[in-house]
Amino acid sequence: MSQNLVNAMADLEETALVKEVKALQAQGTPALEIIQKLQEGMNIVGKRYEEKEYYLSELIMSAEIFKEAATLLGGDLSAADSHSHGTFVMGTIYGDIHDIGKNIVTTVMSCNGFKVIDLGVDVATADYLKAIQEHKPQVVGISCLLTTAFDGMKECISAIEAAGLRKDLKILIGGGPCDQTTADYVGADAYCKTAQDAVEYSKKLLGIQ
Ligand code: B12
Repeated sequence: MSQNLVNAMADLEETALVKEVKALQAQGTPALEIIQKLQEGMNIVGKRYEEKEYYLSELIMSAEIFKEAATLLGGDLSAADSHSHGTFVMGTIYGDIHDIGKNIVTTVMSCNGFKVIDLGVDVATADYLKAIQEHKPQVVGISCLLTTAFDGMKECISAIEAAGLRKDLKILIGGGPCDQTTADYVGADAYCKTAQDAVEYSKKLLGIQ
């Protein structure tokens, strides 16, 4: 059943995808599991784009379809936890406008009791510095989907350190092309593959069960 969802996302079959999401919801499949399947489909979209089977118009369409599915899941994702565990500042690094993954991470962190400050996309280093000074987060997240923006993350993290703001917070990075090697290269504290990993890392950091 969920393979149908991966295929519907990859093939940009909007009607079939909506039907699959609703069916999985009706069966009680957790929203994060559904998102994971959608992400698998998006990875196939990305590969088809790389292989020139898809063009920019298909990438744009995939984003629209993904957002529609995420809207259907909205209620399931926001089984809100009313405690405030800590503050999470998050943005997509400058030069990069991808925001689907960032929005999932902010929603899931918020549902798990973190106060989220979402800086948006194409975020300049100065805006991260300003937000850290103002909100004093325990965790900062940087999303990056473009390998060409890795140096932007590196520069941003160095600037956070140079401004003396690094000691009381941890910096997480994530996004399709990132991995542990990227985290080491840019000087982040950790790489997280999924939104749930970000929650687990942050809770562990703050000693929350
Ligand atoms: C949809 C999409 C677009 C949409 C984005 C719409 C939007 N509102 O975001 C549009 C059409 C605008 C777009 C544009 C471009 N795109 Co694009 N895009 C994609 C695509 C297909 C899916 C991305 C996505 O949303 N995935 C689904 C989400 C849920 O996954 P995710 O972002 O990885 O997030 C999850 C985890 O990674 C994690 N996570 C993400 N961020 C963070 C951060 C933290 C702190 C943590 C803890 C976790 C975390 O949590 C999320 C949930 O689990 C990818 C292919 C791919 N495989 O990723 C290409 C892809 C990223 N794009 C690519 C390219 C080249 C471009 C363009 C340059 C194309 C062009 N010629 O203009 C432009 C760039 C514009 C810019 N300056 O940013 C390339 C990048 C290649 C590279 N090596 O850098 C990719 C990989 C496609 C490819 N294979 O060639 N794109």
